[in-house]
Amino acid sequence: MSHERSAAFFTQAQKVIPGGVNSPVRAFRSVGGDPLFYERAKGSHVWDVDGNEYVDFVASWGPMILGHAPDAVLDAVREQLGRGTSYGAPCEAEVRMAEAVVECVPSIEMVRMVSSGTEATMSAIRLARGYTGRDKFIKFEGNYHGHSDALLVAAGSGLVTLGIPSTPGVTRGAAQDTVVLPYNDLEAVAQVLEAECGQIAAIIVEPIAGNMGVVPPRPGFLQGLRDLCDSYGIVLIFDEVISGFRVALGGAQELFGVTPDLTTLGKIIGGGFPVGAFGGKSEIMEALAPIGPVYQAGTLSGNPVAMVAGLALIDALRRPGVYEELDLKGARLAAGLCHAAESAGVQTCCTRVGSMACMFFTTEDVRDWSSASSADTERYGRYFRGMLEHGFLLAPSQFEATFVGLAHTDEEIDAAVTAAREVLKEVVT
Ligand code: KE4
Repeated sequence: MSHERSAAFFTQAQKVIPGGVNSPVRAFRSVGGDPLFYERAKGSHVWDVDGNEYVDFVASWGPMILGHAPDAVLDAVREQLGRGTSYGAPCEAEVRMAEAVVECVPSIEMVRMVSSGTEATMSAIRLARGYTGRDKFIKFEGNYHGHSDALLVAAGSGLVTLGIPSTPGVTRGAAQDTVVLPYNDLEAVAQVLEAECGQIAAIIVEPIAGNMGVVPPRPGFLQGLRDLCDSYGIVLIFDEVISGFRVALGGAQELFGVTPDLTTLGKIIGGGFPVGAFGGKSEIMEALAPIGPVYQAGTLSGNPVAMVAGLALIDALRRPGVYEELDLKGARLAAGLCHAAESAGVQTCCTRVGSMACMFFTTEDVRDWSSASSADTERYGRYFRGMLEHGFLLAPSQFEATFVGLAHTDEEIDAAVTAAREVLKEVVT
């Protein structure tokens, strides 16, 4: 495969864009090689600027659950474009989107649209703090909630010690109210709540972790968080930016039957356009400006083009049998890749929830960041590059999810498994 034009664009890009990319994970730094520059995408396929065609399992990091550029979304966007691209004023599509989210996600009584998952989680944390009058909150190691300062925090030394900045530019002041605990460790949460008694505003969690690879919640973990939040009057926030509309119409909260107080959404509900959202109990949401004292705003929030795109996608997901089909496709790919590794003598830990999956190159049973980070990222890089050469695009990081969508055919999934069988044999050497 030639990547000459991608390489030329990358050289150009690095002169005017830091690292040549507008988001670090796209730079392929953890898998080696230079990033591909895409020319176009349709259905389950993407084409790079050198004309190479790939079956895509990155799905723009989740939104492309129907496949790229679905006709229903394109038609809706074309129709809207003729009526304007941004109003900075309320419009019908915003109301319809809010009503659709409220209908699909039972815990959400009211919702506010924003333009990214980062904005959604940042706003949800501020809202929880404003609503409770408390400053501190708990997050989990290996969970990523976007790049707002209070969320770019690493675990402090001791269990109860407060967070430390995980990147330059985040001040100790911004990090000091964040407590970072091991994912799936309910006992650690209980200990902190007992010690901090009454100073914790919120617990924010990815109900299915998708940013350290895919790590499902252990049985009882989510319900345990719910019970603890009820005991201490803490706002439970499910960050469903990935899992929302991915694993069920109502997200992980529907799948696992646990009801958060606030939910953050993104990716899929934008239909490929910049959208995030946060919503939940009216009692909490009504603390938001302009009716409440907690300020939050956004020029392009509820953008009409993004709204109609998201609505078209959500409409397509509301058909009977969609999530059963996604689950079957996810199972076919995950089981196939796992067996391919086994037959090549490569030890892996395979995880999956619905149509999001991960194959960790480790012998450990992955349940948190500590076990996930034991994965051999160099081996994953060889696997990634081998699959790329065979025409299959996986996430350019061991610590991301592989996404299957409705556009992936069984033949394409089986072909990816066949390629993996060959590639993994080489990875072993
Ligand atoms: P954005 O600000 O990137 O729209 O969303 C932040 C975010 C919030 N919550 C969860 C659970 C997320 O997964 C994300 C963003 N996801 C990453 C990929 N896992 C975005 C990819 C990137 O950073 O380029």
